[in-house]
Amino acid sequence: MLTLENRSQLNRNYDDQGYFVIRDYYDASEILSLRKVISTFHELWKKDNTTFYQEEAFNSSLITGSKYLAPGDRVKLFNFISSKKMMDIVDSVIPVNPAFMNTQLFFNPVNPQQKDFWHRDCQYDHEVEGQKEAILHTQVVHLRVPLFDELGIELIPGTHKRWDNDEEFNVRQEEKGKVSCENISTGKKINLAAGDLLVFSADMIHRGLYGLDRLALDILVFDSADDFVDYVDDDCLPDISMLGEIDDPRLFTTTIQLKLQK
Ligand SMILES: O=C(O)CCC(=O)C(=O)O
Repeated sequence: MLTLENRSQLNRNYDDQGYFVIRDYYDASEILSLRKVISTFHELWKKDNTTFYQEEAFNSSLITGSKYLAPGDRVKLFNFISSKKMMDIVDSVIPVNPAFMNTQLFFNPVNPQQKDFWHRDCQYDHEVEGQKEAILHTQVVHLRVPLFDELGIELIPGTHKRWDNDEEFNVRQEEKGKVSCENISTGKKINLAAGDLLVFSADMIHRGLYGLDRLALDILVFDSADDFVDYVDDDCLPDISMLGEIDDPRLFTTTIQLKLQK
């Protein structure tokens, strides 16, 4: 159970650094149940996306959708995402009306030559000026639940709020002969074990570290005051009949409300 003091400490850590990690947040049985659902998704997804998986993939998304998981497994996943334990953390970072965006699953690329790469998530939506704007205003939060021990994530603390220095910019944007898989001197590696929870800003400079048996579930949430609802796929939300089976569905109902207002 997190106390009010714990929560404000987490909020301060996130605000200052752009991330925090809670070691051993989930016990072995919680991870085992989650792993069962996620493995069902992952095996079906791999079969259905053979070429993409073999050639270039390092993640999948829309895990809560209806394409690969049966309703019972989807409800289990919705209940994991919106459990009291997870919502304590979500509420610490986004205290007013947090909303569900999506889920992603990160794994090792099949090709061992494929290198992990530095980025800010917002760089895929915005040119440089737009990225500068994005980090000042709106941020999506990732909650990473590693299902096996993994090398984790390398991130640059504080970059959720500040622009890149020259070294960071040239590597991340592949300028001046640099490539995005090069080391950056300000990077901090966060190794993760199954049961840990890593919370980080999608817009800080980061890269996944490939290796070991990595299979990590990322849950993406946003502040409902920000305009992100168009990124949400309807099929990833619980339908009306499922809402009754979710103990605390507010993370999802907030997103559904936002969609209805559009
Ligand atoms: O783990 C990875 O490969 C990258 C992670 C990432 O970029 C993210 O979660 O936004």
